[in-house]
Amino acid sequence: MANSKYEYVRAFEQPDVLLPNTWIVVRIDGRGFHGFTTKYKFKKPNDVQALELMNAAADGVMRELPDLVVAYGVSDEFSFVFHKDCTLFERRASKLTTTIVSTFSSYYVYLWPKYFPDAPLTPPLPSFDGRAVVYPSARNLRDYMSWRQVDCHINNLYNTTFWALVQLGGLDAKAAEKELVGTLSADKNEILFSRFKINYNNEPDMYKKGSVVFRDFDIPSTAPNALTEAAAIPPASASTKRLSSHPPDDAGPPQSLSKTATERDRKRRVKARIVVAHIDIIRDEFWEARPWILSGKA
Ligand code: DGT
Ligand code: MG
Ligand code: MG
Ligand code: MG
Ligand code: MG
Repeated sequence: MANSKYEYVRAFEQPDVLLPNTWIVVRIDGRGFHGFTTKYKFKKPNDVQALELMNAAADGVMRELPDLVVAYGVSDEFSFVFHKDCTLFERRASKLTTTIVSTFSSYYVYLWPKYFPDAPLTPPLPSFDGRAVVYPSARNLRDYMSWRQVDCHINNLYNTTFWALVQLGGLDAKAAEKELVGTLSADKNEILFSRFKINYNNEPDMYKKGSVVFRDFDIPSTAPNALTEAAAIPPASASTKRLSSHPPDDAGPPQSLSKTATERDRKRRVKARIVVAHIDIIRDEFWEARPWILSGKA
């Protein structure tokens, strides 16, 4: 770029590079969705079409950003996770966040007619805010995900009971709210069952557990060749990845090997099936059954 006397304005830009070697979570949240969901008469407490539209938009984001390893959605929010080795946009927070927010918003609006064919969008159009937070360990990241899923459960149990009292019990909002003050989970389960014959356990998993979006693979991750095998050993692969994204100034496998391995991982990610599931992500099972999510090996 040619220098001009205006060039100095560049110095006003503030760096916002996120700490290296940390898990990046970008959480987006619908702006003013209290009003938006009222305007489009979303079913209370859960609107299947609306939730599936959120999941479809997240699927679009995962497809367009192969660096994402997993996402979790509930209500009007979605959390997208970049692997700790990710170097997309040099890990600049504003670039990562705005790209996710705009890609998600675009898909949400693009896919709207498929999920709400009888309710064309009119301004003010749906929009989302976003923030990036880094977590230093896989444990912290998993605790973050658990936090969101526990939130989903607590809110859904409350909302399910609240709306049962209103819609089936004929209470007004104030009375229903009063009824629920100080109640524990067991009390809400009891209200649902004894008064409305609703067994909370039989409520749809999407409502109770939210939506996890991740890549799944039909092909085994270790092809029988020396290059892949070398890259498949976890510690080696970690250093391989780092080497590929930084100047090759530390000891490690030759750059050509790391490039090949990284490129292969990327191609596998791009080709992978994206799955939306409504399952527990608090216990180890989900993560142990899909080691590639946190290992970054695919
Ligand atoms: P914000 O995020 O500060 O701009 O404001 P809101 O209004 O988006 O507040 P938030 O994000 O805390 O709450 C989400 C709102 O969206 C809340 O009013 C409930 C509503 N919502 C989310 N999913 C559904 C749904 O499936 N059905 C209905 N009826 N409402 C929903
Ligand atoms: Mg909010
Ligand atoms: Mg919101
Ligand atoms: Mg929200
Ligand atoms: Mg540009």
